[in-house]
Amino acid sequence: MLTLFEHPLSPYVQKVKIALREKAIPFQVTTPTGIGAGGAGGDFVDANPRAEVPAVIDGDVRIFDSTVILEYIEDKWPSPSLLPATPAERARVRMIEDVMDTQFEAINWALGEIRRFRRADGALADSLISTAATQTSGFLAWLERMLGDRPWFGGDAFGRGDLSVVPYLNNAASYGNAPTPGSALSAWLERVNARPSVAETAREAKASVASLSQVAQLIESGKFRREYRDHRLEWMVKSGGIEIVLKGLEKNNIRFSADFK
Ligand SMILES: N[C@@H](CCC(=O)N[C@@H](CS)C(=O)NCC(=O)O)C(=O)O
Repeated sequence: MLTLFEHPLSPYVQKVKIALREKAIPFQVTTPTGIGAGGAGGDFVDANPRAEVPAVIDGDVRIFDSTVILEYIEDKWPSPSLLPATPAERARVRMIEDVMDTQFEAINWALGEIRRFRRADGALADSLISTAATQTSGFLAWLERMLGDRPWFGGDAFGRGDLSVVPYLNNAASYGNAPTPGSALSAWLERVNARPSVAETAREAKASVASLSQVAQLIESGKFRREYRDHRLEWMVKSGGIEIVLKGLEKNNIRFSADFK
């Protein structure tokens, strides 16, 4: 059976779980020790030298990166297809996936650093939270245009575009940055969350939030070192949070992407 290395809260993991569930592919999950903290190892790092979830083992095949995993799943189990029919529509949902995985994710992630892990307080926290809300509304307006009057991001059928957006919009909503009530995007979010594959995945994500209650203290004590990689680091710098990065370097409770060994 396919093994998925995961943390239920990871939006990248959620994309993969929704696809597996839509295609009724059996899988087992395991949460690697050290994920989120730094210091992961073993089979997980053999499967993904970046030490990030998701990673999958399927027989003797090992794959990392949610987008690459989704392509593998689509190639190996083409039915039901999660991609739209035409090259242009496929390109459109792939663009949406890329924007969500990079720029949009960084905003939610930064809000986690600030609100959940208390990297900032007072005026700095207020300013970063307000910048995040403005940036999110720009992306939501873009998503609304990409959706247009389609029921799903790929057209008439649920698919890759939808599963690539929903984990991020649910997370944004949990930070108070939901789509405007009454908008087409808000109606889509309600529709997509009603799908059993999405509802089960979102339920697992919500249930895992409780396990994060001690993380702020672990970060403060330097036992937990968060990964400030690519777009996440850029967000902190461009949005006014450089002092969070500098403090993290000083306290040694941030790290960057892993070097391969
Ligand atoms: N580009 C990767 C990103 C995966 C990623 O960043 N995963 C995070 C969780 S959301 C992770 O495992 N980080 C490692 C850590 O924080 O220790 C993908 O699409 O799968």
